[in-house]
Amino acid sequence: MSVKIALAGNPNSGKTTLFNALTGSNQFVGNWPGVTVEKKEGKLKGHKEVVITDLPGIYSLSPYTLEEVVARNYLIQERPDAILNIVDGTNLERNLYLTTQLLELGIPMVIAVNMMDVVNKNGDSIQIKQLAEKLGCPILEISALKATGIKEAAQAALQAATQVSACKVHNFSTQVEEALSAITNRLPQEINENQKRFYAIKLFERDEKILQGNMSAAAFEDIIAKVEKELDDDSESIITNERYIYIGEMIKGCYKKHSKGNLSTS
Ligand code: BGO
Repeated sequence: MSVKIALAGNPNSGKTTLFNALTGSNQFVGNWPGVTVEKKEGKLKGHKEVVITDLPGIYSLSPYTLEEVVARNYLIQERPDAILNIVDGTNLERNLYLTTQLLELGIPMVIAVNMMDVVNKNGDSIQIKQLAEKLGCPILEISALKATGIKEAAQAALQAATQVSACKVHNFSTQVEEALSAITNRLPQEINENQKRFYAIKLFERDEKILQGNMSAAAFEDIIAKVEKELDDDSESIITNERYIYIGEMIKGCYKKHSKGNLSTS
């Protein structure tokens, strides 16, 4: 039986370096179906049964770039057994924007915080245990370039792949959560239980590329319009803003920046 692990992360997070270190020369390169975006897969060194799929580098799971659509279609349709999310530790706040969206897919996930050699060299520190607790997901520190911590990260992803339950997800404001529940109640039964939250959030954002079968965007319009009126903003901005506030709060106290000789919290 083969195990599928998807490697996901922002551009420049070190994804290619990690993919090469994990798979060595055991790689197959092609294109994603119907598009000219490169698709790379490889067997995890020492594990013939484990296939790692290198997803395109993306900042979000929104539908605005080909890379985002390719990555999310793979995650929704192929449903890998686990996601290994590589995060640039020198750019934690920005990278966690994608992380929070990946967690909503209901797929077991492990986070590898990369560039730890640079973080340490700068005298900065990340409270990994605390961050893992807040995100509800295992986190490991790695340096893809120096090949430190990468075996442990792959092992953690393999372990996550054998679990049925996904990581926890964060809650939006009460008004948004109520809307998400109402949208979820109107979703067709065919949608996998674990994926319902992701679909509900995307439909709330009026992301029409997520519509499946005979689903119609109009079916959710009353729910969305009510929240937009209450919060005086458009639904996509509501989600984006609440996500950034959540991330900002979360990393407060988890990231210590050593700047110009002074220890300060950012
Ligand atoms: C160049 N530590 C450090 N210090 N650097 C890392 C690490 C790490 O843990 N991991 C990756 N890098 P990609 P995406 C480069 O190419 O894997 C570096 O887009 C350079 N190139 O070596 O390509 C990695 O696949 C000239 O850096 O990322 C690469 O996600 C000068 O981060 C860059 C300096 O890694 C991006 C760096 C000609």
